[in-house]
Amino acid sequence: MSINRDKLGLFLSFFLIGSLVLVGCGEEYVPPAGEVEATEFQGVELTPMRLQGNNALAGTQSIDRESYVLTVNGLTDNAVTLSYQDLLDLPQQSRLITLHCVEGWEFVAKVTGPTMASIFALAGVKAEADTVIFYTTDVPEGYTSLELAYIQSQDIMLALKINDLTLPPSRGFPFQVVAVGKYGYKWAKWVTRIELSTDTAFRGYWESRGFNNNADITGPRFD
Ligand SMILES: Nc1nc2c(c(=O)[nH]1)N[C@H]1C(S)=C(S)[C@@H](COP(=O)(O)O)O[C@H]1N2
Ligand SMILES: [Mo]
Repeated sequence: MSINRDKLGLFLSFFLIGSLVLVGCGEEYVPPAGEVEATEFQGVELTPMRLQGNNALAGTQSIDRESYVLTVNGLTDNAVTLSYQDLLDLPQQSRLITLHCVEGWEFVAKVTGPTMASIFALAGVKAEADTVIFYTTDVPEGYTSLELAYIQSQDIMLALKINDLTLPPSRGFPFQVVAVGKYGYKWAKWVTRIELSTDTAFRGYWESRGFNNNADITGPRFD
């Protein structure tokens, strides 16, 4: 059966309306009063936030600033719970990073927030722990994991801000894990629990769907 003109017209209208809806979704983010976006850091031009990519397997998660609690537990001396204000009150670092999505896009940004070491110091990590599992609102059974040795050697931090702006909900508010050197799927957003574990066989959402568990940007994308 050949495609007649009406069907082609219908298809084209759907395509056009679809594209308009997609473009319309790029809603402008209004940061908290007084925040000004950084355009340069350490002599490097930053990708403007509105041009940075974004990826969400179940859509944007909306986390309430006032009721948010981050739990750090598992193989720790004491389970720790931190509010958003507690995260802001920890010593903050800023770094220049590049996020490489496994789909091929990337952006350069300035990220600011506490180190995971400063949070682990509050919890006291037991000697046998070797794996860190991140639980998120979109994947409460465990979105991804990282080796504890990697987190320690790279002094991995959490980004509360990107380009000096408080993270928008779409970008992972209250924070995104800054998994430098790893593909974007390891940069967990909307994290509510960080578990210290010995489950080296744990595979997160993307990792159990064929994406490499090591996720080094210099290594293979798939298993
Ligand atoms: N919880 C959660 N974290 C996530 C994702 C997700 O779908 N859910 N997508 C990942 C992917 S594939 C990428 S590339 C980065 C994108 O981060 P960005 O929003 O800062 O660009 O977030 C990662 N973190
Ligand atoms: Mo990604």
